[in-house]
Amino acid sequence: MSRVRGKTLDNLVTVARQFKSRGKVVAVEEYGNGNVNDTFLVTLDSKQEKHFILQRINTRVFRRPELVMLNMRTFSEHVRRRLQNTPLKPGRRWETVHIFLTEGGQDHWIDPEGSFWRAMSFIDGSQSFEIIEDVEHAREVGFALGMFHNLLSDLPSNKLLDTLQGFHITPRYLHHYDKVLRQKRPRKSPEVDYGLQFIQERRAGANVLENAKEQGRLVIRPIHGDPKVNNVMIDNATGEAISIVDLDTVKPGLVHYDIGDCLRSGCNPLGEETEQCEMVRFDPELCQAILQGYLSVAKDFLTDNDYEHLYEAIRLIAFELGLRFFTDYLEGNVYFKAKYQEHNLARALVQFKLTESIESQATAIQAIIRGLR
Ligand code: GN1
Ligand code: MG
Repeated sequence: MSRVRGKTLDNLVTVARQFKSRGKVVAVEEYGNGNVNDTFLVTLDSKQEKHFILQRINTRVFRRPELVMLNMRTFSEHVRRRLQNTPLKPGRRWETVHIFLTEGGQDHWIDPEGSFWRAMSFIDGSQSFEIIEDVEHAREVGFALGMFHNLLSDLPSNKLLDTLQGFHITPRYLHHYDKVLRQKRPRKSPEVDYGLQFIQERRAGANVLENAKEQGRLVIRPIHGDPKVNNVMIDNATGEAISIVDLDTVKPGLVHYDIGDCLRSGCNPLGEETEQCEMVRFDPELCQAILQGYLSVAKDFLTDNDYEHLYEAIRLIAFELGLRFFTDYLEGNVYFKAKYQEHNLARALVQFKLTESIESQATAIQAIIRGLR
């Protein structure tokens, strides 16, 4: 029998059966490409509910998973109320996942080995993509993030708990990188040398968003934290975005982290797992489409200061993710799941090449942002 990180499929069926659903669990399979948690698609024998999602939370990353569940609840209740009071544009549909409870009424189940499991609905009739398919898809990905920010724009950010301290605080990642470098001597290679130098040359700019936050030019709001392309669900029938999933990192932050993350993910047509890092480039046409989609629902709450930091956010979050992957490689792959020893190094190089491409097109990207204001 095949095994998934210490679990046989039989075990997984047993885990899935801890959660109350409308049918009998008939199959469990691995699902998606998450870098942190383990995700499974559960198939039921019920016509009304064919599937649900089962996840094992990585508690090395999310030290207090019960807080993640509390945030999900706060988020869902807020959005449900908002959608009741402010209907969407005619023809648009928006779905939010709901949490499944165990027989005992809990929103998670801890197995005998101490793993933290939770389950939630699967949005039938929709799918997500690893990379952007075309300009329309790009617009929908941007729309999804704008919709998300819009729905949360009246939720005071202090209602959400900080489930992952330091997340997207670039100077903190730099600090951690320095610490790791002091402890572990990296194995020399042209790729490692490139990474070391790349980071060195960009240290000075790492504070740009945090400084703006401290000076009150950017304000804390509820954010998604991980709005990459494959977290946006697209309706199979209409091609429209109908949800943005993966709510683990919903917490207080800067919308710039989200916008930067969405663009570094969406405007890299080769995808973040490509092996051809020399070919990686940032596509300004997709950038324009994503921002257009975003602003079609988010324009009202962006200030002049917000616009003025957008370009820096795009550059910074690509750099930051490269730095996070690179550090994890140096540290021995302790955070991101890796399929082979150098996996996180390869991922880092992709983000560094993307950052270079963003930097070399700074004027064009800034012009796109100006044109959309
Ligand atoms: C991680 O696990 P996943 O794929 O949802 C990471 C994000 C990164 C992303 C890069 C909690 O997300 O910040 O942008 O990998 N999530 C966390 O693919 O660190
Ligand atoms: Mg995620």
